[in-house]
Amino acid sequence: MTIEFQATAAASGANATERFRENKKAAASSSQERVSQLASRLIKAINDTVLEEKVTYDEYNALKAWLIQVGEDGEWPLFLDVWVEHSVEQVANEYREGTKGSIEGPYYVPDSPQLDSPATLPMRDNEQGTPLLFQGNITNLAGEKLPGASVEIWHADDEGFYSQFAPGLPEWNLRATVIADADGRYEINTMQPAPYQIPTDGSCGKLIAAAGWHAWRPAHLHLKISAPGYHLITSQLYFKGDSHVGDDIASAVKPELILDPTPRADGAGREVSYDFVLDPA
Ligand code: MBD
Ligand code: FE
Repeated sequence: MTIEFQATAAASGANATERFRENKKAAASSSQERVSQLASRLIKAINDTVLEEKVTYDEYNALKAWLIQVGEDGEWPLFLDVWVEHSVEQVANEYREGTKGSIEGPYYVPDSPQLDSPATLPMRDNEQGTPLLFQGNITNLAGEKLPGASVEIWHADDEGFYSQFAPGLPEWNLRATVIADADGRYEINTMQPAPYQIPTDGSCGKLIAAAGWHAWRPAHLHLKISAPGYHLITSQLYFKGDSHVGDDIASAVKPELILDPTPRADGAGREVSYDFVLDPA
């Protein structure tokens, strides 16, 4: 399993570069002052590290070689989303009073198939794993239900692979935009995702190995919750008892975002309720 798994995982890292180019509009242009301020601080942070740590030419050249390789591997989206996005998300959502946000990560694809709640995510006939019934209400800060709300959901399969990034999966496997009912209630049948190991054989993996870190993210559901007149929130949900919930490599777990599913009465897997609360636009 290891060779095949790693080959597939590495392709996922690189595919995220193509996807980013397709999906993300060029950044709104920043003022010269802002560019100068941010670039100066970033460069100073690097120079301070060099001076304080007395970085050698060997180390400087190792860094240069590694930075070149990250680009050649197509792993900049992976690197940035794993080690940088969490603080950007923290700043972006600081003011929110509703459901906590979390990072989008490199594997979001817009315009997934729309399904009405109650929905079953697109999956293979023999999709592996534990069935999960994921349901709840979408309300505003006053607790009022939000008809017209929707839950965009995407997650890895039981082996930790994402459709459209790892080869061999049907296009929209385990991805959909679920439209809540008239009471702002959603009900989604899916398969519990597996913990996710970021690609270990590309440059990000080389860094992890060289530093003696681990490559794991806890199992997670990715979500974008929205309703007309409210701020869309991008978030993730995790599972209590997951061994990496306390040491996510992407630093994206928050205590409010941990689910605790229970066995279903009918014996068909597990179920969990989670209510989303949206901030006004
Ligand atoms: C993921 O699935 C993910 O969510 C992040 C943030 C990084 C790599 C893989
Ligand atoms: Fe993910």
